[in-house]
Amino acid sequence: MVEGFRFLPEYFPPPAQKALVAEVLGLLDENPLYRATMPRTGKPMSVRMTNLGPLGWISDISGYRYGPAHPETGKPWAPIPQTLLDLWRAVSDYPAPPQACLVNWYEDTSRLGLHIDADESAKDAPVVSVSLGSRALFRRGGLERSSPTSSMRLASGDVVVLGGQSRRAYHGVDRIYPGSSTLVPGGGRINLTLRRVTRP
Ligand code: MD6
Ligand code: FE
Repeated sequence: MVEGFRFLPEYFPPPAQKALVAEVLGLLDENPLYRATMPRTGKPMSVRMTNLGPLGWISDISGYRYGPAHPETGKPWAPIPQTLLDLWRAVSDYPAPPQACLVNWYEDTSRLGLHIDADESAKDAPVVSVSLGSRALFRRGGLERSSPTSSMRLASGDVVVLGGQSRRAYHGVDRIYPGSSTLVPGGGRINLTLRRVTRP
């Protein structure tokens, strides 16, 4: 498998998971989830999203980019919670803080197609992901879309670090296991990904 992939199962114990979900939920009033669309086709994504931090990842008909404001409210994104800044310091070995925390909200039927995270200039920084709520079937691939893949389950509190070579590897979410957690209201899954966008 690709070098640089780290899996930290239940990095966050249940009380910390609860606190993190509460903190993220508390930021959604000012920073609402919205349904982004795919470039070119304009088809809606099955995952709803928002961002935290000075920059946020945005997808719309014209393409993918990072921007300082919510596309629907026009307001700056809310700050990244301290717990997540601490996580980044603990696991990333990167000399600068993350600038974006993408919040992906999965319903029971949501999926995320095989992709690489390639819209950041700081290619030397890892992407750090936190899973909360229902379990997901995560697919890991290689450096080409056609590379062999393997699947693993991500449960609430798990952290994944895509560093080194794995930073450029394909990955996606094939399915959510409905009812596998009650942590997230409505039974869904929240995935938080921390990214450094620009070179420090
Ligand atoms: C998810 N994760 O777990 C989707 N990207 O819902 C990602 O797309 C991801 O887990 C970059 C680094 C780690 C990830
Ligand atoms: Fe990704």
